[in-house]
Amino acid sequence: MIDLYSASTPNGFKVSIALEEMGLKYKLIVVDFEKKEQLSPEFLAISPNGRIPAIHDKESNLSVFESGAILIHLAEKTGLFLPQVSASRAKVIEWLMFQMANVGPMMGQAGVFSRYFEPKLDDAIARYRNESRRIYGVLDKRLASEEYLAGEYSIADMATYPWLYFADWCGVPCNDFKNLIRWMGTVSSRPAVERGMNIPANVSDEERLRRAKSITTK
Ligand SMILES: N[C@@H](CCC(=O)N[C@@H](CS)C(=O)NCC(=O)O)C(=O)O
Repeated sequence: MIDLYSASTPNGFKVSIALEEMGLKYKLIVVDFEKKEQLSPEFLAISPNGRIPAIHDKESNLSVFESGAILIHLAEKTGLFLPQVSASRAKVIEWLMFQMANVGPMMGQAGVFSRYFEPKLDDAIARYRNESRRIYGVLDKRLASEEYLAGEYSIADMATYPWLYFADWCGVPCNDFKNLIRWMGTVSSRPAVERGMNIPANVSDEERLRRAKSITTK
């Protein structure tokens, strides 16, 4: 059994998708940002960065934070979605790291600076929007020759899809990247992805904006 500490956000959905894809038993513990539960001593003991997602794997008595590390742990635990063979494994890790270091941070900042920060900083918004679009181009080019980011469907796709799902929310639509759109259609049609994107319930834009007022923006 795994305890999943999560919230209705792209980084949280990565792990609920993986748990659903891998058929692992888990218990959802929603971390309420409005109550600042992400900063409670109990949660910080599991996730020292004070951010979701985090898991406690009771079987191995192991806590893991950072979504990329969690996905690798779950893939290694089940032997799924992360090949053993070193060349294919390197490709999965490569695109997973690309998501962790680029897709999430740039799109996240594009969203934060355009939606939450006052006054609006035009240069910051432009910088993160431009970087996000440049990154969409990198993904789109890769997906012109591969069905999935690392060839086969993997934890790299699970990490990247929830962010692209929120492209409009982040203020950087991706409609004109045709390979990316094709890939999003394929990934979103997987039943486990559909379930994972609703754990915890995927909330409306208005609700997301209201809740976001209590996240760490300063
Ligand atoms: N690099 C981290 C990022 C985690 C992260 O930023 N989580 C956000 C939700 S998407 C969060 O917990 N925000 C709460 C806050 O900022 O106080 C990961 O991939 O796990």
